[in-house]
Amino acid sequence: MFNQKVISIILGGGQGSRLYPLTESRSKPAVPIAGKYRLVDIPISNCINSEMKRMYVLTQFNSASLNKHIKNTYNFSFFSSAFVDVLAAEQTIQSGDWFQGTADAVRQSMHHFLQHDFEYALILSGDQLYQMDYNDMLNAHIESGADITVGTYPVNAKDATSFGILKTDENKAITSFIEKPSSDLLVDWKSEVSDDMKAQGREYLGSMGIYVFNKKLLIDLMNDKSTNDFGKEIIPQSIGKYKTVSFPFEGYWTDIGNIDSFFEANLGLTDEIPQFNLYDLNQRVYTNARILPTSKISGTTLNKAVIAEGCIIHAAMIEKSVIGIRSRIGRETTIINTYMMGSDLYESLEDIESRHIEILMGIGERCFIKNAIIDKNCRIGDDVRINGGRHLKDTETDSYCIKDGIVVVKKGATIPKGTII
Ligand code: ADQ
Ligand code: ADP
Repeated sequence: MFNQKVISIILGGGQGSRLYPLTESRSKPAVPIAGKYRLVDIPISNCINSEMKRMYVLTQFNSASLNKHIKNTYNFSFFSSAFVDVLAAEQTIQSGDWFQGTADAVRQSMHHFLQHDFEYALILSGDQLYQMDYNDMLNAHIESGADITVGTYPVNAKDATSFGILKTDENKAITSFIEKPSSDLLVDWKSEVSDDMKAQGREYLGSMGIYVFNKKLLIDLMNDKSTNDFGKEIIPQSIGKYKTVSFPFEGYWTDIGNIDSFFEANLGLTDEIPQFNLYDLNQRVYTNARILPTSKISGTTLNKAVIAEGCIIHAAMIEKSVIGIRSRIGRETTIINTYMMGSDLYESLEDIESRHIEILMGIGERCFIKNAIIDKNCRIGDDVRINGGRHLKDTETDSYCIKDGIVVVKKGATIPKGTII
């Protein structure tokens, strides 16, 4: 059995422009993370672990890989009413447009949600790394008699400008809210936080973009077509009008909506004790069970390396890097501070011969790769040198992008032998 009072709505992504080029040919929820998962596995796994098993993933464009992943992974029993459904922006008679924002995405999908019985809607972001038992938030919502509960997390002044920032009274009721304030406005927005958070400079209460709404209120709010966005309109306009309460979350939580934070969150998994724990059997992270062979590694010095299944590695050294499924890495290659996503298939010797494949999928011999994200199915020739870092200017070519010093090799790109970036 699972919680029949809740329906979960995962906001799978708008244009995904901040994660470009990873979202060039796939929808944001399908972006691979941590060597073998997809972004969408995080909120879905949290829902499953919280026994809230009716989930909708709202996405701006449908990709074959997202549907395939969800269909292959979340196969609930035939006799269960649990489900994960993907709703892509569809042009209906009522609306000829794509989703205009997060609230509009929910509005356009309301007719799907209303086919089910529920009392509470749990609205989640699709681009965050955290493990949370949503029952804690739901119980707090019910106990406080709130109409809306907003998950909150202390953030520092630098990050505060990219979050909704709020203030609360002694009963955690939200008294004011500002969406993404400019830094000159921040002075008035400090909150009381724990000593630990204060020591980290996290003195502003940020909205996690995670909300619980009572069903009736959500229906009323969605009937008002003048709003398009939760952070910009619905939440600020609800303060003082409805009982809007903060739920302070205390575990590890990070937003991975841009290349820089996505890169850091992935490399963070190589820490001795990572803040995001993939090894907690009570909070499992689910993904497609691909039944791959074990990884085969020879002659490689590994230091802080996270290596997924099915890899064939001959590199000289791999340090502080995440190596995704089915990666192939050639001899005398060095890889540092890199997230390599891996491949969707193996090339057999017959393939290579019959199709005259010159640069094999994966990374060739004698390469040096540092500060890079290598998307799926790339072919990096021998003697390639990629040395990412702040010394590089933001640029884009057909095969790679440089953002914040991180070199992102595009999905399926070929980097010819001897290239230097
Ligand atoms: P942002 O994350 O900047 O701020 P937004 O771009 O609206 O806000 O995205 C919220 C979530 O919805 C993301 O997962 C995004 O991918 C998804 N999304 C965006 N547009 C969508 C669309 N049209 N259809 C489907 N999904 C869509 C929000 C809040 C802030 C809060 C931060 C915390 O507005 O107040 O602080 O989240 O991360
Ligand atoms: P991504 O998941 O990286 O966004 P895709 O949309 O290509 O990429 O979907 C990946 C899935 O497609 C994999 O699970 C893989 O099984 C399959 N796939 C992709 N390309 C091929 C291919 N050339 N041969 C066989 N299977 C493929």
